[in-house]
Amino acid sequence: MITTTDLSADLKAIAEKVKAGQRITDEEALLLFEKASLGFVGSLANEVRIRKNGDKVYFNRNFHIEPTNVCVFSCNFCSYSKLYAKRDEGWELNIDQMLHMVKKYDGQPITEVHIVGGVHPKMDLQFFADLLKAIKTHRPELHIKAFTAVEYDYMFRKAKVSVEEGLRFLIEAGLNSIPGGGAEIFHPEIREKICADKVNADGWLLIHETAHQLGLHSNATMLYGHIEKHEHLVDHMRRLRELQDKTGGFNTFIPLKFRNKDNDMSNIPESTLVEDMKTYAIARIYLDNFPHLKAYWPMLGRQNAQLSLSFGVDDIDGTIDDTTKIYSMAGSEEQTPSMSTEELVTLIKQAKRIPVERDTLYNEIKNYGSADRKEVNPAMN
Ligand code: V47
Ligand code: SF4
Repeated sequence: MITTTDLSADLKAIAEKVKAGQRITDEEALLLFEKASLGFVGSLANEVRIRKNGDKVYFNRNFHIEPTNVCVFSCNFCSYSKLYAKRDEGWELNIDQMLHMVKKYDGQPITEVHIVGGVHPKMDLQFFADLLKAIKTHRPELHIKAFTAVEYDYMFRKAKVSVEEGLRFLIEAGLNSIPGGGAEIFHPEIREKICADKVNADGWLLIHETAHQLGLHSNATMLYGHIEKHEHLVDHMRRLRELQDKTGGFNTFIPLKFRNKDNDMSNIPESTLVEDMKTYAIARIYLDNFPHLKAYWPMLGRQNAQLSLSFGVDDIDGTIDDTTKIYSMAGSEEQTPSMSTEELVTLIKQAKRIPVERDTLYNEIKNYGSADRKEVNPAMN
């Protein structure tokens, strides 16, 4: 039996480790989830954040393209596939329509397009290569962060190419980095219950490892706050920490709060704000080899994203401009997820942090704590 004295000694030992910049173990991470107060993990996460990123909070100027919500898979948490089942609410964009979306941003200082969607049986490797080429031909400097490991797994298997061949083909067409989606919860006990039919943990990790070896950076997500237990969260982060030790290719870890509207898991209550903030803080403490921790504000809500800055977060994604539907469909309070740069800057300054506009790879474009702005492409401003 663990006594109060043992517990406080154990927590004190964890605190000393974190302060000394040492790595915590899985058991220690679990203890933080189970026994530590929000204030305790918050203050440790703050130390790690300051050591890694000082008072800077990053954001970028991006927009999303969601080529389709038609999906061959049926993840129970997904409000997209639910709509597909109804058929009348599906969309499929062709290359001209997507290029038209890119052209809407002509002359605007956007640095990234994030492309992610459902897994459509007819949108294949060649279609996506053509899309990337069309975007690059129109706007060569625009960074293309595209497709989750779930989409890659399907399109490469269908095209009968290896992960390496497929990625090389898309890099040649214009792919610059890989977003973190599709990771959900790696542990098979949970994965089999929430998204049994799509790529498993090893497949997801292999795609990211191969991408890193080919020189691409990527992100990693974790869908928390549904049927998983704390040990599944620790297991998920352990697999990512191990891969990051090997490749160093991850930029950012993004915990995604499960939202319960209009999907097959709608009976599951959403996590509390305390659980949300604890998850961010423990992720910041445990993932000592990830440079950044992102709160994706369209999902968390802008006020809670602001609060997360006190729990280890140093990145609140981008301006988005109302181009993503994943979260509004799943019940996020952000039904029109668009924030101007001014609003993002104000939100960060209100938290007494320094807003920094970045590109996808965290090169600084403008530090709002100083007067100078390094122009990526002055012609566009
Ligand atoms: O993998 C789907 C999640 C992800 C729900 O890399 C849900 O910069 C909560 O990965 N409740 C896709 N989450 C989005 C994604 C992402 C977003 C922003 C930035 C980046 C990045 C990546 O959305 C899916 C899934 O985990 N999701 N349904 C839901 N009901
Ligand atoms: Fe398809 Fe992605 Fe939704 Fe799963 S989460 S059903 S893979 S769109």
